[in-house]
Formats: sequence, C-alpha cells, structure tokens
Amino acid sequence: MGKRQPTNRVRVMGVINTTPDSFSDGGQFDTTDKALRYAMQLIDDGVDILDIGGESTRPGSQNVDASEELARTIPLIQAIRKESDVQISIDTNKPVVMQQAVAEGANLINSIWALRQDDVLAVAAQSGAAVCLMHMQGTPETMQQNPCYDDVVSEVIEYLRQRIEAAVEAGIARENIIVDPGFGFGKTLQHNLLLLKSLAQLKALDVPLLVGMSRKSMIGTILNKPLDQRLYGSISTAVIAAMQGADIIRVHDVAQTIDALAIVDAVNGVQTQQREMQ
Ligand code: PT1
Repeated sequence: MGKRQPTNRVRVMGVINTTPDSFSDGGQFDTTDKALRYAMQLIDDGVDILDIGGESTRPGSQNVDASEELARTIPLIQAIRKESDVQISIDTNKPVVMQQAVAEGANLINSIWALRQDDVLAVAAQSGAAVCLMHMQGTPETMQQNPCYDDVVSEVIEYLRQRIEAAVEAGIARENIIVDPGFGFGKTLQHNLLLLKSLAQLKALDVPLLVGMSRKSMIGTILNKPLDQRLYGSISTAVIAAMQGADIIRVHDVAQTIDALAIVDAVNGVQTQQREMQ
C-alpha cells in the first residue's frame, strides 16, 4: 500500500444565489432567513467558501441596481458572520457592494469582469480582500451571441496574465489573486471543452485556479438534460478539473462534489509504490 501524502486539498465553493428567481416570495427578512438556513446547511456539508451573489450573470441576464444588490447580500453576510467563520466570497462588480461586503466580513471579491474598470480595481485593492479574476468575452447580456477566438486557451491565459498584472499594479498582493477561465462566459460548447481539456496549462499563471461549470449549459447540451438533471455531469467536470490541478471548484451540489473530490485528493496524495529492495 502506498502512503498518503498531505497535498493541497481541492476546495469547494458553494453557490448561494440571492436573486429573486432562486429565493422567491416573502419579505427581505424571510429571504435572508431562508438563505441563512441554506448557508448553514452547506457549512454542515463541509463547504470551504460560500459565494454570495445578488445579481444574476447568466447568459442574457441584465443589471440590477446597487441598492437592490446590497439589500440582497449584506444582511445575509452579517447573518452568516454571526454564526460562522467560513470563508465568504461576494460575487459582484459594484464598488459599493464590495466595500460593504468586506466590511461585514467577506474574504474574497469574485469579479466576472476581472475588475476591468479602474475605479472598481482601486476599491477592490483598498478593501484588502482576496480577488478572483475571471475571463469573459463580451457582457452577460450578449456574450453567447457569437463567441469567437483564434485560440481560446492561449487567449484566456493571456487575458488572465494581463489582469493579474493590472491587479498587482493596483496594489493587490499576488498571494491574494485567484484566476478563473469563466466557463460559459462568451464561449461555445467547443470553447468550453477545449478549456477544460487544457486546464492544466492555466497552472502556468502560478496563482490558484477556480472553475465553475456546475449545472451550466455546456453540460445540458452534452446530456440534453434540464438544470435539475445535471448532477452527474457536473461532478464529472469537477473531477476532470481537479485532476488537472484546479484549486477551487464552484458548485451547487456541495455534499456530492465533496465526496467526488475526496477520491481525487486520495489519488493525488498516494505515493507511488516503491520497488522491493533486492
Ligand atoms: C464562474 C461563475 C461565477 N459562474 C466565477 N463566478 C456564474 N468566478 C456566476 C450556462 O452556460 O464560472 N466563475 N459567477 C454563473 N454564470 C453562468 C454562466 C451560469 C453560464 C450558467 C451558464 O448555463
């Protein structure tokens, strides 16, 4: 039997969507209360990071205003922080949401825009939180209309390299930067598959790698199945990513993904069997 070596365990980020389509009806307290109970369930399941978003960024989605986004996210962050010291990520691109979320205890700013606007970048740097910089071609409203690349893998890597540099220049410590190729953000199925197959190449950026494919249409298209029947497909993408060195996997189905990734961690940690001395 090979021995298990402690390696860097793959971490699981659990999605908490506070947009009305996910947590319907009731007043603000009711919404926050439901979301808090859901967060506590994910913590119980063993989640490493909670990703809290108050604005949908799915293909075709539109902006919400800051007051609405604040009302959805800040009370929830406060409520979670009263109960737990779990890592909290805020999925936003609004400076005011970043500032208040970090002030209430969020540890990570998750920006699908990779903090592209200078004022946003400055606020993120000022907050002192870690940041996740994600690749996206176009905007959520129009990104799936005609995604186009000569070489999707090298273009995504180059974009992320530039965003890391911009973040470092703005004063964000390299140790506080995470990158994400942005599955489903201005990419055809073929682009997504090429990125997944070549994910190990993104390790050359030398910062932690986050990926999110859970329940996305890349899985729905392959399986021809609706959102609620994509669990096994989602787990498969998580395993393929983790085997190539992904550090954080963003998912909806936390407990199930943790089991799958425990197998990857065990395989990664096993020591190659030594030949008997002769
Ligand atoms: C992601 C991500 C995210 N995805 C990070 N943040 C979403 N860092 C929101 C589809 O094709 O991958 N990384 N925040 C959700 N966005 C999408 C995009 C949801 C595409 C669904 C699709 O179905």
